[in-house]
Amino acid sequence: MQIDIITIFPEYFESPLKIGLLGKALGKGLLKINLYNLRDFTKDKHKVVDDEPFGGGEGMVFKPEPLYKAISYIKSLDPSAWVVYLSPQGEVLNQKMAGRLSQKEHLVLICGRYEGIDERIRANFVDEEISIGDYVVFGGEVASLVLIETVVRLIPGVVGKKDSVEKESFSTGLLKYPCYTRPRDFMGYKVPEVLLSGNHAEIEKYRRKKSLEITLRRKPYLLKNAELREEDRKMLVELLKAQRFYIFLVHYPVLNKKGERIASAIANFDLHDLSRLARTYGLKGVYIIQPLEDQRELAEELIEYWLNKKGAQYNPLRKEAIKLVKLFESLDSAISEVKRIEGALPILLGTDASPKREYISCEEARKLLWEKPVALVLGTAWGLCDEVLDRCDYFLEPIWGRLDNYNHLSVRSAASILVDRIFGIYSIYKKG
Ligand code: 21W
Repeated sequence: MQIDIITIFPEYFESPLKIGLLGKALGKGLLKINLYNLRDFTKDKHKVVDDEPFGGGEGMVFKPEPLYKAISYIKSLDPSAWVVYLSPQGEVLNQKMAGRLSQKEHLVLICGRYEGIDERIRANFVDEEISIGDYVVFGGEVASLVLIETVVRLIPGVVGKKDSVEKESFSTGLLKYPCYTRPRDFMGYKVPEVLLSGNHAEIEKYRRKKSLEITLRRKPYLLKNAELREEDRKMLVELLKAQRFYIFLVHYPVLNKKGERIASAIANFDLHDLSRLARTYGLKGVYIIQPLEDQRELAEELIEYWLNKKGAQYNPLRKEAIKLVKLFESLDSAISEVKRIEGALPILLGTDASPKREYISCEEARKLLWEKPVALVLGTAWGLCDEVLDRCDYFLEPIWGRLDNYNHLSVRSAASILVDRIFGIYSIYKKG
């Protein structure tokens, strides 16, 4: 592979290109890197590469002519060269892109500085624009080095054992298991027994489990593209059972239109839709909080129909969902039931769209799930009363509308959206 770097700081690359496996790859001729100083493509005495932005404003911009000359020169030697511009506006680099770029014979990397390059160069003479992440650095040089390291190590022969590139993080789509070396006991911190056992099958199993666990907890989104075997899926299901999530639907105390405290009526379709949602996403219960006895009885009768009467034979799938519904006369009795089942009090995750609360994101909510049972507290009517809200430990980021502030979802819709935002990422079951 050949990589040409266009930069105003060629000396930036001196030591990185000498060191380690990158240095060796260059030494072995597996790779050739040319440094082009952009100033060498200027015509003026002072070798000026930048100019002020049209329209005014901060900073300077790379002039088009030197860049055009540099790119044209390289292209005249090899028309197939693939031109990459490293910039914060680019697509964020990942292992998949690295794999694709490693197939190219010839890459040209343009390192920007200042506020960037003239748009006409970017739009017309660049094949691909790449960023190394959503944070700001001084210029494209460090980004080029990141890209070079990730691409070059995929070239056959650059990394010693073929295995160590294939088995490691990201190539199967999973994060790596933790490693240990001597001593067996470091300040009382011990190496897991299984790694000392010499039982290679057991060790493999342990490491695979740890890989799955750490990926599931830290970067669940990687699982979507990971190569998973049937045992892996089983293992993931076991690990996911550590997440114990309940939906609490509060009918009292809630607010009416005038902001008064009321009890609301149970709606048949809430029981059906929330329970089917819960069953689909592997939630542990839908707890309806309703102090009005006649309302509870009405709901009990409905549940009874689907669990034990005609409904049970007619639609056993519905039975499986409705089973998750339980009725409680108060928030406290619902909390106690979770405590009884799980052996720990649930974290109460409130939902409220008033500006006085501080919200956590669904991503943050996901972290809580590994620690303790969590109950999503949903209100009916015009929403939850302060006396319930004040008992919540956290508040989930509300669902906002898109184009204006109209925001009137049914509690069933809201529950579905929130549950998918939290758990959708763990959907490792695909049909077929
Ligand atoms: C950083 C250039 C910020 C321009 C709006 C208008 C290459 C990079 C870079 C740099 C700005 C990459 C502003 C991740 C990076 C790079 C230098 C914009 C402020 N805002 N990947 N003006 N992050 N960065 N300046 O910074 O060249 S790849």
